[in-house]
Amino acid sequence: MPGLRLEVLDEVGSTNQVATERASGGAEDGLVVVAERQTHGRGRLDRTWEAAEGTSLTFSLLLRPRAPARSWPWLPLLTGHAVAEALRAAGFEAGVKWPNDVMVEDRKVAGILVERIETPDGPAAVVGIGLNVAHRAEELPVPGATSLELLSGEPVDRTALLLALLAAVRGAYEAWQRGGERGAVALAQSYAAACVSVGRGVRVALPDGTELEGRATTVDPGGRLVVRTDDGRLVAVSAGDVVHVRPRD
Ligand code: BT5
Repeated sequence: MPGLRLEVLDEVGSTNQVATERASGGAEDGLVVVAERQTHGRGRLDRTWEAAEGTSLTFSLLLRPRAPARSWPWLPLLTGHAVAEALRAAGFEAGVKWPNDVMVEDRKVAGILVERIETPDGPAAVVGIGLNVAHRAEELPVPGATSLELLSGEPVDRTALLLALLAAVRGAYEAWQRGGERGAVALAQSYAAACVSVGRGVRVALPDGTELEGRATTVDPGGRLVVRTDDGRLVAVSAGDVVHVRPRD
C-alpha cells in the first residue's frame, strides 16, 4: 500500500510501545507494527487491552503529521470514524461512540489509543488499534465487548481486514492533512453524523470524580462532545478531559 511499511511481529509488550521505539530511532511516517500477541496491551488512562492469541488484530501506525498541533485531537476521532467506515464496507453496522470506541449493536468491537510522542525528528503520533475478530462468546474479555465473527457467524480474513483498515485510516488521515480548517468542519459534520453518542443521553465522568449528565447534541470542530446538561447548560468536553462516557438511555 503506498506510503505504508508493515513490520509483523510474533509477540510484543505493546505495538504502541514498539512503534514509539522505532519512531525514536528515526522511523518514518507510515510504519505499521502488527503483532500476533501483546503481553501488555494498553488502553487509555492506564487501562488494559486484552486480546487472546489468534483472536484479534492489534497494530500501531506511526504518523508524523504536518497539521498544527491544535488539530491533533482529531487523530483518535478520525481513526475511529475510518475504522467504523471500513467495517461498514465489510457489512457490519458499525458506529463510533465518542471519542473513539468502535461499536456494533452497542458493543465494543475495537478500541483506539493515540499517543503523541516526542522524537529526535519532532513530535509524532502513534495510532494503536485493537479489533476483536474471532472471539467466541466465552473468550470476550468484558461483558460489553463483541467480535466480528460472533456478529456475522462466519470466519473473517484478518489479513484482508487489516489492509482495509489501513487503507481507510490512511485515506482519512491524508484528507485531514490536506483539509485545513475547512476540512476540520467537514470532518466534524461527517463524524457527528456517524457518532452513535450524538442524540443520546449520556453520563460523562470527569477526572475530579464529578459527572455531567445530559444529552449529547453534536461534536464541534475541535472534536469536543457538546452536551446539553439537565440543568440547561451547553458544555463541550475534550476526549483528554473525560474518564469515560456512558449511555444513559
Ligand atoms: C481502548 O482503551 O479502547 C484502546 C485500546 C487500544 C488497543 C490497541 S491494540 C494495539 C495497540 N497497542 C496497544 O498497546 N494498544 C493499542 P479504553 O477506551 O481505555 O478501553 C479499555 C477498556 O476496554 C478496558 O478497561 C476494558 O474494559 C475494555 N476492553 C479491554 N479489552 C477489550 C477488548 N478486547 N474488547 C472490548 N473491550 C475491551
